Amino acid sequence: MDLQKEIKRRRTFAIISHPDAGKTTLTEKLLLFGNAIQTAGAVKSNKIRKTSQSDFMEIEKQRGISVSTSVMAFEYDGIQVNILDTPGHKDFAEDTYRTLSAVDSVILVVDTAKGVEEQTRKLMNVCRMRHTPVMIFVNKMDREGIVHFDLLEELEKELSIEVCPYTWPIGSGKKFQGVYNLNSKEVSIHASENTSKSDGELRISSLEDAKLDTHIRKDTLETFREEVELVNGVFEPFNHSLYLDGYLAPVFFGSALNNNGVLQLLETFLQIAPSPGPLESAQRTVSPEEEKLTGFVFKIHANLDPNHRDRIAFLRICSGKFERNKFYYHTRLKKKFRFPSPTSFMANSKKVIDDAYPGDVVGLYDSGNFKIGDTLTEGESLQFKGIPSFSPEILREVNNLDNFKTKQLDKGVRQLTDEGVAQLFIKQPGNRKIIGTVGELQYEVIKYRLEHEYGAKCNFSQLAFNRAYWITTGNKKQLDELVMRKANNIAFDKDDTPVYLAESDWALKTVKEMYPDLEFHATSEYEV
Ligand SMILES: Nc1nc2c(ncn2[C@@H]2O[C@H](COP(=O)(O)OP(=O)(O)OP(=O)(O)O)[C@@H](O)[C@H]2O)c(=O)[nH]1
Ligand SMILES: [Mg+2]
Repeated sequence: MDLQKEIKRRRTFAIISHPDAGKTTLTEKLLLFGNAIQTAGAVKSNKIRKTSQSDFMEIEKQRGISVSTSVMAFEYDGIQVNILDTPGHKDFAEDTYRTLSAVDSVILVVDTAKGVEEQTRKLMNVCRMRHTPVMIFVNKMDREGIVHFDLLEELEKELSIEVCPYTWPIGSGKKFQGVYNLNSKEVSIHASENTSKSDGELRISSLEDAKLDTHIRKDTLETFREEVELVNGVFEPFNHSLYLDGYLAPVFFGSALNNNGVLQLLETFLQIAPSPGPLESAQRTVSPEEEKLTGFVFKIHANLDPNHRDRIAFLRICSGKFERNKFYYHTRLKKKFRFPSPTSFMANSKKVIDDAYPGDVVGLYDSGNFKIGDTLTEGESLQFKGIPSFSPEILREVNNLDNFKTKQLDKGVRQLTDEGVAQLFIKQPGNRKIIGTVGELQYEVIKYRLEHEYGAKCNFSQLAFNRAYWITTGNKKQLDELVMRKANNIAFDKDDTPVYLAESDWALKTVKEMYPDLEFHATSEYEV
């Protein structure tokens, strides 16, 4: 009973978008309304010194972009809200994709002036594949943007999802004055430019109320009324079950920076967004109501706190109740572990918790036992599915620039690649380290973190290879022959699996023809 109650009062979701649409700003405003923080960090005005709560890595503060997912929790109206603020940049998309496997719904942020962008499309594809319920927040309404009706059409067409406006903006650009909730029929007028809370908001319960005339500019009000009439004629009313099945995305308008329209988004989100649901494992579907605990690790992060050099595994609870100090079964290592100080995440502070429920994300101190995708149970052999792996598109060699720090460099490279920041391959002779990524910025993050977290200095040199392929075979002789004859193209991953480094598609094709019994896989997560 208790368990069911706890599940019902939880909402775990990710905020996703193309870079710079305003995810971190929105996250911060949600935390503000949830009383989790007192003042917002104003991401824009001062990206370096005063940064937002959710971008806590030094490098993120400096560049003003998010490079990895931040997890934050707060309570609002008795509901436990777990927000995962993801990075928008494509070089860190792997982190975002993994995060999508750990949430029950998403809020997709779109910049009103930019509309659908490259990453918006890609992320939406992943959501559609997983049938994740999506809400869309059209942000930056304080700026001139695409005509709302055109934008809705663009969203529907480009994202292949049905959309339906849930709120409608009153004016836009400099004249953006608030939003109208098309379902509750309530008007919220934004009165002041305050950045602390919602005190500056006036709620009027009907479109006919004469108060509207005193608070809204005449020309804005006229256009707005006409638009609402049109919207009511064109769009079907919101259908909750189509949303829950991932076929319909309700659309909200607002300005995260000015707190305008954010409260309406939050209130509706709490009402309509799903609580934790069943999740697929390789063996069976796991329902959150099951008494026994299950959960999986979707992210690992070392040195979150510069004062404590800890490595933390982020566990998404899928079923049952998680308890501090209880033994749980690590299904990959087939070993039991217990966790004396599991933590919850609150902006950039952490606190030790005694228990956690489905939907919650728990931080577990890890001394190297976890990998991304690992599952914990109370004894059952389970493996949760859906954590994507990536095939590196750029390969570079690590060069040590400080011989006194070789050990630190080795440790750093190993730990960061364990986190899934990038992939590590070792090439002989000389134990050469090759790092594979999907984007340039990942090298920048690795270099920065090696220097600041491990005291090691390095640079990266270009290699002639542009792709890595994991090799499997039943024909050991052929494999040995390839390893011997093509030694210059062979490296080994962390599990000692041989990998073929290809200069081109053509080179791969030739090798495939020469060694027909060998199988080449573009990712390490091949079916065995
Ligand atoms: N005018 C205006 N600017 C906004 C609004 N919301 C966010 N911004 C600005 O847009 C920029 C990017 O905001 P972020 O919140 O860092 O964007 P993000 O989506 O988290 O970016 P990444 O995590 O790097 O992908 C910042 O300069 C914000 O101040 C808004 O409502 N109006
Ligand atoms: Mg961000």
